[in-house]
Amino acid sequence: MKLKKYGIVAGMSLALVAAGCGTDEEDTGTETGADEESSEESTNYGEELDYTITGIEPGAGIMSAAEEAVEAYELEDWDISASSSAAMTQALGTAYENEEPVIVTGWTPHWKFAAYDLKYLEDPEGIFGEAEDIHTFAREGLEEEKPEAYTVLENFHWTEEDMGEIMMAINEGQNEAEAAAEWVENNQDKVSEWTEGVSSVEDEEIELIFVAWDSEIASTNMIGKVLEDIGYDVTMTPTEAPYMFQAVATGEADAMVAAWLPLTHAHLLDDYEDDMVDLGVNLEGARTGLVVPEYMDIDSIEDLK
Ligand code: PBE
Repeated sequence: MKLKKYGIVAGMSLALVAAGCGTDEEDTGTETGADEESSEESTNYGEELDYTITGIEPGAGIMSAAEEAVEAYELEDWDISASSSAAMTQALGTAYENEEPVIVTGWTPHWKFAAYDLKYLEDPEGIFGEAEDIHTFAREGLEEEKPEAYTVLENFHWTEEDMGEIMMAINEGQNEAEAAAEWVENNQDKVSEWTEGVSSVEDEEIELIFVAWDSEIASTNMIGKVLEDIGYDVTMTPTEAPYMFQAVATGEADAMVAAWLPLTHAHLLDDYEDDMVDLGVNLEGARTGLVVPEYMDIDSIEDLK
Protein backbone atom coordinates (compact mmCIF):
# COMPACT_ATOMS: atom_id res chain seq x y z
CA MET A 1 0.00 0.00 0.00
CA LYS A 2 2.67 2.42 1.10
CA LEU A 3 4.77 1.93 -2.01
CA LYS A 4 1.84 2.53 -4.29
CA LYS A 5 1.04 5.78 -2.50
CA TYR A 6 4.67 6.90 -2.71
CA GLY A 7 4.62 6.01 -6.40
CA ILE A 8 1.62 8.22 -6.98
CA VAL A 9 3.15 11.08 -5.01
CA ALA A 10 6.43 10.76 -6.91
CA GLY A 11 4.54 10.59 -10.20
CA MET A 12 2.57 13.70 -9.36
CA SER A 13 5.59 15.75 -8.42
CA LEU A 14 7.30 14.75 -11.66
CA ALA A 15 4.21 15.85 -13.54
CA LEU A 16 4.26 19.17 -11.70
CA VAL A 17 7.93 19.65 -12.52
CA ALA A 18 7.26 18.80 -16.15
CA ALA A 19 4.36 21.23 -16.26
CA GLY A 20 6.62 23.96 -14.97
CA CYS A 21 9.34 23.29 -17.53
CA GLY A 22 9.93 25.14 -20.75
CA THR A 23 9.78 23.38 -24.13
CA ASP A 24 13.53 22.82 -24.30
CA GLU A 25 13.69 20.97 -21.04
CA GLU A 26 10.69 18.86 -21.96
CA ASP A 27 12.46 17.77 -25.11
CA THR A 28 15.51 16.73 -23.12
CA GLY A 29 13.25 14.67 -20.90
CA THR A 30 11.74 12.85 -23.85
CA GLU A 31 15.14 12.04 -25.27
CA THR A 32 16.38 10.60 -22.00
CA GLY A 33 13.30 8.41 -21.87
CA ALA A 34 13.88 7.14 -25.41
CA ASP A 35 17.51 6.30 -24.63
CA GLU A 36 16.56 4.25 -21.62
CA GLU A 37 14.05 2.14 -23.42
CA SER A 38 14.86 1.11 -26.95
CA SER A 39 12.02 -0.20 -29.07
CA GLU A 40 13.53 -3.70 -28.98
CA GLU A 41 13.34 -3.90 -25.21
CA SER A 42 9.80 -2.67 -25.22
CA THR A 43 8.47 -5.83 -26.88
CA ASN A 44 10.73 -8.52 -25.45
CA TYR A 45 12.29 -8.47 -22.04
CA GLY A 46 14.10 -11.79 -22.44
CA GLU A 47 17.68 -10.59 -22.34
CA GLU A 48 17.07 -8.09 -19.60
CA LEU A 49 15.48 -10.77 -17.45
CA ASP A 50 17.98 -13.45 -18.38
CA TYR A 51 14.94 -15.32 -19.73
CA THR A 52 13.78 -16.02 -16.19
CA ILE A 53 10.28 -15.95 -14.77
CA THR A 54 10.37 -15.75 -10.97
CA GLY A 55 8.42 -18.68 -9.58
CA ILE A 56 7.47 -19.94 -6.11
CA GLU A 57 7.53 -23.34 -4.31
CA PRO A 58 8.15 -26.27 -6.71
CA GLY A 59 4.97 -28.15 -5.66
CA ALA A 60 2.59 -25.26 -6.38
CA GLY A 61 -0.01 -25.70 -9.11
CA ILE A 62 0.96 -22.38 -10.62
CA MET A 63 4.48 -23.73 -11.22
CA SER A 64 3.16 -26.60 -13.35
CA ALA A 65 0.87 -24.16 -15.16
CA ALA A 66 3.82 -21.85 -15.86
CA GLU A 67 5.83 -24.77 -17.27
CA GLU A 68 2.86 -25.63 -19.47
CA ALA A 69 2.68 -22.03 -20.64
CA VAL A 70 6.35 -22.12 -21.64
CA GLU A 71 5.51 -25.08 -23.89
CA ALA A 72 2.20 -23.83 -25.21
CA TYR A 73 3.58 -20.42 -26.18
CA GLU A 74 6.86 -21.91 -27.43
CA LEU A 75 9.04 -19.97 -25.02
CA GLU A 76 11.92 -22.48 -25.16
CA ASP A 77 14.41 -19.81 -24.08
CA TRP A 78 12.60 -19.11 -20.84
CA ASP A 79 12.99 -20.78 -17.44
CA ILE A 80 10.77 -20.67 -14.39
CA SER A 81 12.97 -20.31 -11.34
CA ALA A 82 11.61 -22.16 -8.32
CA SER A 83 12.01 -20.53 -4.93
CA SER A 84 9.40 -19.60 -2.36
CA SER A 85 6.43 -17.26 -2.22
CA ALA A 86 8.40 -15.00 0.12
CA ALA A 87 11.36 -14.86 -2.27
CA MET A 88 9.00 -14.12 -5.15
CA THR A 89 7.41 -11.12 -3.41
CA GLN A 90 10.87 -9.95 -2.39
CA ALA A 91 12.08 -10.04 -6.01
CA LEU A 92 8.91 -8.31 -7.17
CA GLY A 93 9.24 -5.59 -4.53
CA THR A 94 12.88 -4.90 -5.30
CA ALA A 95 12.27 -4.71 -9.05
CA TYR A 96 9.24 -2.48 -8.50
CA GLU A 97 11.14 -0.02 -6.33
CA ASN A 98 13.78 0.28 -9.05
CA GLU A 99 11.22 0.30 -11.87
CA GLU A 100 12.96 -2.67 -13.40
CA PRO A 101 11.22 -5.42 -15.36
CA VAL A 102 10.17 -8.58 -13.54
CA ILE A 103 7.78 -11.43 -14.35
CA VAL A 104 6.37 -13.53 -11.52
CA THR A 105 3.96 -16.40 -11.12
CA GLY A 106 1.20 -14.48 -9.39
CA TRP A 107 -2.26 -14.98 -7.98
CA THR A 108 -5.28 -13.23 -6.53
CA PRO A 109 -6.21 -12.82 -3.71
CA HIS A 110 -2.81 -11.36 -2.89
CA TRP A 111 -1.68 -8.16 -1.18
CA LYS A 112 0.78 -7.42 -4.01
CA PHE A 113 -2.07 -6.02 -6.13
CA ALA A 114 -2.91 -3.50 -3.40
CA ALA A 115 0.74 -2.62 -2.76
CA TYR A 116 1.87 -2.24 -6.38
CA ASP A 117 0.34 -1.43 -9.78
CA LEU A 118 0.44 -4.81 -11.49
CA LYS A 119 -1.24 -6.59 -14.37
CA TYR A 120 -1.81 -10.16 -15.45
CA LEU A 121 -0.33 -11.00 -18.84
CA GLU A 122 -3.09 -12.07 -21.20
CA ASP A 123 -3.26 -15.81 -21.67
CA PRO A 124 -5.09 -16.41 -24.97
CA GLU A 125 -4.42 -20.17 -24.76
CA GLY A 126 -6.16 -20.31 -21.37
CA ILE A 127 -3.31 -22.20 -19.73
CA PHE A 128 -3.96 -20.61 -16.34
CA GLY A 129 -7.71 -21.17 -16.63
CA GLU A 130 -10.54 -18.88 -15.70
CA ALA A 131 -11.61 -17.85 -12.22
CA GLU A 132 -10.82 -20.43 -9.55
CA ASP A 133 -12.59 -21.30 -6.30
CA ILE A 134 -10.83 -22.20 -3.08
CA HIS A 135 -12.29 -25.32 -1.45
CA THR A 136 -12.20 -26.69 2.08
CA PHE A 137 -11.42 -30.41 2.47
CA ALA A 138 -11.65 -32.62 5.56
CA ARG A 139 -10.42 -36.11 6.28
CA GLU A 140 -12.85 -39.02 6.29
CA GLY A 141 -14.37 -39.42 9.74
CA LEU A 142 -13.98 -35.81 10.85
CA GLU A 143 -17.73 -35.24 10.69
CA GLU A 144 -18.40 -38.05 13.16
CA GLU A 145 -15.39 -37.46 15.41
CA LYS A 146 -15.29 -33.67 15.57
CA PRO A 147 -18.73 -32.50 14.45
CA GLU A 148 -18.27 -28.98 15.85
CA ALA A 149 -15.13 -28.32 13.82
CA TYR A 150 -16.68 -29.98 10.79
CA THR A 151 -19.70 -27.67 10.90
CA VAL A 152 -17.56 -24.54 11.21
CA LEU A 153 -15.35 -25.65 8.31
CA GLU A 154 -18.39 -26.50 6.23
CA ASN A 155 -19.97 -23.09 6.90
CA PHE A 156 -16.76 -21.12 6.31
CA HIS A 157 -17.14 -18.78 3.35
CA TRP A 158 -15.65 -15.31 2.87
CA THR A 159 -14.55 -12.89 0.17
CA GLU A 160 -11.37 -11.72 -1.48
CA GLU A 161 -11.70 -8.43 0.45
CA ASP A 162 -11.92 -10.27 3.77
CA MET A 163 -8.82 -12.30 3.04
CA GLY A 164 -7.10 -9.18 1.71
CA GLU A 165 -7.49 -7.36 5.02
CA ILE A 166 -5.49 -10.01 6.85
CA MET A 167 -2.89 -10.29 4.08
CA MET A 168 -2.30 -6.53 4.05
CA ALA A 169 -1.95 -6.38 7.83
CA ILE A 170 0.64 -9.17 7.73
CA ASN A 171 2.46 -7.51 4.85
CA GLU A 172 2.59 -4.29 6.85
CA GLY A 173 4.40 -6.16 9.59
CA GLN A 174 1.70 -7.48 11.89
CA ASN A 175 2.20 -10.93 13.35
CA GLU A 176 0.18 -13.57 11.41
CA ALA A 177 -1.82 -14.85 14.39
CA GLU A 178 -2.51 -11.31 15.61
CA ALA A 179 -3.70 -10.12 12.19
CA ALA A 180 -6.06 -13.11 11.98
CA ALA A 181 -7.32 -12.59 15.54
CA GLU A 182 -8.00 -8.92 14.86
CA TRP A 183 -10.01 -9.78 11.74
CA VAL A 184 -12.03 -12.35 13.71
CA GLU A 185 -12.71 -9.78 16.42
CA ASN A 186 -13.83 -7.16 13.90
CA ASN A 187 -15.99 -9.53 11.86
CA GLN A 188 -18.06 -11.28 14.46
CA ASP A 189 -21.16 -10.96 12.25
CA LYS A 190 -19.58 -13.26 9.65
CA VAL A 191 -17.91 -15.55 12.14
CA SER A 192 -21.14 -16.06 14.08
CA GLU A 193 -22.81 -17.33 10.91
CA TRP A 194 -20.20 -20.09 10.71
CA THR A 195 -20.43 -20.99 14.41
CA GLU A 196 -24.19 -20.71 14.78
CA GLY A 197 -25.58 -23.59 16.84
CA VAL A 198 -22.09 -25.02 17.39
CA SER A 199 -21.34 -25.87 21.02
CA SER A 200 -17.93 -25.25 22.56
CA VAL A 201 -15.56 -28.15 23.08
CA GLU A 202 -13.01 -29.06 25.73
CA ASP A 203 -9.78 -31.04 25.47
CA GLU A 204 -10.16 -31.48 21.74
CA GLU A 205 -7.36 -31.09 19.24
CA ILE A 206 -7.50 -30.27 15.57
CA GLU A 207 -4.74 -30.11 12.98
CA LEU A 208 -5.00 -27.85 9.96
CA ILE A 209 -2.48 -28.31 7.19
CA PHE A 210 -1.50 -25.57 4.75
CA VAL A 211 1.19 -24.17 2.47
CA ALA A 212 2.87 -20.87 3.34
CA TRP A 213 1.35 -19.00 0.41
CA ASP A 214 0.32 -15.53 1.60
CA SER A 215 -3.34 -16.23 0.86
CA GLU A 216 -3.32 -19.51 2.79
CA ILE A 217 -1.38 -18.08 5.72
CA ALA A 218 -4.28 -15.64 6.09
CA SER A 219 -7.13 -18.16 5.72
CA THR A 220 -5.58 -20.89 7.88
CA ASN A 221 -4.70 -18.54 10.72
CA MET A 222 -8.17 -17.02 10.58
CA ILE A 223 -10.15 -20.27 10.66
CA GLY A 224 -7.67 -21.63 13.23
CA LYS A 225 -8.53 -18.71 15.50
CA VAL A 226 -12.27 -19.33 15.06
CA LEU A 227 -11.78 -23.00 16.03
CA GLU A 228 -9.62 -21.96 18.97
CA ASP A 229 -12.37 -19.63 20.15
CA ILE A 230 -14.80 -22.55 20.41
CA GLY A 231 -12.29 -24.47 22.51
CA TYR A 232 -10.03 -26.44 20.15
CA ASP A 233 -6.34 -26.84 20.69
CA VAL A 234 -5.31 -25.96 17.11
CA THR A 235 -2.14 -27.02 15.34
CA MET A 236 -1.31 -25.42 11.99
CA THR A 237 1.27 -27.37 10.03
CA PRO A 238 2.97 -25.85 7.00
CA THR A 239 4.01 -28.16 4.17
CA GLU A 240 4.08 -28.32 0.36
CA ALA A 241 1.01 -28.70 -1.83
CA PRO A 242 1.24 -32.46 -2.59
CA TYR A 243 1.77 -33.30 1.09
CA MET A 244 -1.12 -31.09 2.10
CA PHE A 245 -3.50 -33.16 -0.02
CA GLN A 246 -1.83 -36.40 1.07
CA ALA A 247 -2.07 -35.55 4.77
CA VAL A 248 -5.81 -34.94 4.60
CA ALA A 249 -6.37 -38.04 2.45
CA THR A 250 -4.45 -40.29 4.86
CA GLY A 251 -6.04 -38.70 7.92
CA GLU A 252 -2.72 -37.39 9.24
CA ALA A 253 -4.21 -33.90 9.27
CA ASP A 254 -7.87 -33.07 9.92
CA ALA A 255 -8.55 -30.45 7.28
CA MET A 256 -7.28 -27.77 4.91
CA VAL A 257 -8.84 -24.64 3.44
CA ALA A 258 -6.42 -24.29 0.52
CA ALA A 259 -7.50 -26.35 -2.50
CA TRP A 260 -7.62 -24.21 -5.65
CA LEU A 261 -10.01 -25.66 -8.24
CA PRO A 262 -10.96 -26.56 -10.90
CA LEU A 263 -7.48 -26.09 -12.37
CA THR A 264 -4.59 -25.21 -10.09
CA HIS A 265 -4.74 -28.36 -7.95
CA ALA A 266 -6.57 -30.62 -10.41
CA HIS A 267 -3.64 -33.07 -10.57
CA LEU A 268 -3.62 -33.40 -6.76
CA LEU A 269 -7.37 -33.77 -6.60
CA ASP A 270 -7.15 -36.64 -9.09
CA ASP A 271 -4.77 -38.44 -6.77
CA TYR A 272 -6.60 -37.90 -3.50
CA GLU A 273 -10.26 -36.99 -3.98
CA ASP A 274 -11.57 -40.48 -3.24
CA ASP A 275 -10.07 -40.35 0.24
CA MET A 276 -11.23 -36.96 1.46
CA VAL A 277 -14.40 -34.94 1.86
CA ASP A 278 -15.06 -31.75 -0.13
CA LEU A 279 -16.75 -29.26 2.21
CA GLY A 280 -17.30 -26.82 -0.62
CA VAL A 281 -16.08 -23.42 -1.67
CA ASN A 282 -14.75 -20.97 0.93
CA LEU A 283 -13.79 -18.21 -1.55
CA GLU A 284 -14.84 -17.44 -5.12
CA GLY A 285 -13.08 -15.54 -7.86
CA ALA A 286 -9.46 -16.50 -7.24
CA ARG A 287 -7.07 -16.33 -10.17
CA THR A 288 -3.53 -17.27 -11.21
CA GLY A 289 -1.23 -16.22 -14.04
CA LEU A 290 1.94 -14.44 -15.01
CA VAL A 291 2.06 -11.03 -13.38
CA VAL A 292 4.17 -7.97 -14.24
CA PRO A 293 4.31 -4.33 -13.13
CA GLU A 294 2.00 -1.99 -15.08
CA TYR A 295 4.99 0.01 -16.27
CA MET A 296 6.21 -2.91 -18.37
CA ASP A 297 5.50 -2.53 -22.06
CA ILE A 298 4.02 -5.97 -22.56
CA ASP A 299 0.46 -7.29 -22.38
CA SER A 300 0.38 -10.94 -23.30
CA ILE A 301 2.36 -14.10 -22.61
CA GLU A 302 2.64 -14.29 -26.38
CA ASP A 303 4.81 -11.15 -26.31
CA LEU A 304 7.58 -13.10 -24.56
CA LYS A 305 8.34 -15.09 -27.67
N1 PBE B 1 -1.00 -20.47 -5.36
C1 PBE B 1 -1.73 -19.90 -4.22
C2 PBE B 1 -1.19 -21.92 -5.16
C3 PBE B 1 -2.58 -22.05 -4.75
C4 PBE B 1 -2.74 -20.89 -3.84
C5 PBE B 1 -1.63 -19.98 -6.57
C6 PBE B 1 0.36 -20.10 -5.25
C7 PBE B 1 -0.67 -22.87 -6.25
O1 PBE B 1 -0.22 -22.41 -7.28
O2 PBE B 1 -0.68 -24.08 -6.03
